[in-house]
Amino acid sequence: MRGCVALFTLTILSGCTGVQSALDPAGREAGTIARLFWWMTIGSMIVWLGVIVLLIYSVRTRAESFTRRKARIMIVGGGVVVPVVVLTVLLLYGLAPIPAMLAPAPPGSLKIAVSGEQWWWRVHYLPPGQAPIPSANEIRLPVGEPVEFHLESPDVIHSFWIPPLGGKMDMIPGRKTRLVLTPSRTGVFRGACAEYCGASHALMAFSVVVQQREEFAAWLSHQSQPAESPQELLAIQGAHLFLANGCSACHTIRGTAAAGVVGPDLTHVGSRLSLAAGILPNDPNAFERWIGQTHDLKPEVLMPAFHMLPPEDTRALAAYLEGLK
Ligand code: HEC
Ligand SMILES: [Cu+2]
Repeated sequence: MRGCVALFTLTILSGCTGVQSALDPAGREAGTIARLFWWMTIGSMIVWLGVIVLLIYSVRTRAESFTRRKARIMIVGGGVVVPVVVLTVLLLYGLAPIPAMLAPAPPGSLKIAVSGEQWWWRVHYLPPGQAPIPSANEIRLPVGEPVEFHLESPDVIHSFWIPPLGGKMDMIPGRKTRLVLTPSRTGVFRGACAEYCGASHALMAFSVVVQQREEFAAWLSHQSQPAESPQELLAIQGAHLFLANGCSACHTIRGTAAAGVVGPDLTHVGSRLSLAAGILPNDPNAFERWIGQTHDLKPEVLMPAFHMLPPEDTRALAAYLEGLK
């Protein structure tokens, strides 16, 4: 029995930490939300305890022992005054942080456009005074700085959510929504789609890497560069096969003839932490599986499976893509 209780408690508590927990905040906005959550929880516990005490009291006392006056005080006090006061305080406390959360980031802040796609994340960094820098399925942020996300969707409603950094925001077709997040510590976190959007809704995640400012700046400047040409024979073959098999109709690899925009930009795909919106590790084996078994891995994905390719071609493609650091 004691083992069961311990296991149960551990299971519940394990939800409180980790890369995707709103109760383990790593950002200013998430901190506000976690505080609100705890105060609401404490508030509702106090109300619940009060109700239980009254319940026990009422069961144990005889009705005749109440005067009319005493009964009225109980009903008006406990039924009207206390709930109005407690709920008003909790409501005001809950509404108070909203204006600051909806305010735009200060001028000069980094802006990142993110679009929820079927089923991946199209990302463009918009550094002030520079051309947009495309990426996908991974978001990097400098620590301690507010970043303004511009969110949209071309198809259905998705919801952009990085629990350790802040609240969620819907991505609505035909509309631009905005979300400001201010990470407060470095680390790797996980974001996900929080609005059911179709068959592979649960297979649409992304990594979030919060870095020191200089590290982030170096990374972003590298991302803005075109891809380096492959050096090894297998990877060179892969580069040819990428164009010959029509991968380039849907994918861009900057610095090559591949300029498709249907799927993710693959210019630096080898440098990402995961593949295909957080469902596979980033290694050559995962690239091969993705190219050959696309639809088994992600139902209704908009990329055709290339299982008809000879294994050596798939291996060459994987070597090329994995090398795009
Ligand atoms: C009809 C368009 C289309 C074609 C052709 C296509 N892809 Fe894709 N590809 C996509 C889409 C859409 C995704 C995003 C899938 C998802 O995660 O939901 C994708 C995802 C990927 C990814 C994962 C990218 C990431 O950010 O993790 C790789 C790698 C990839 N494709 C390689 C290829 C290769 C190699 C070929 C050619 C053999 C190819 N693709 C052909 C549309 C296409
Ligand atoms: Cu979605």
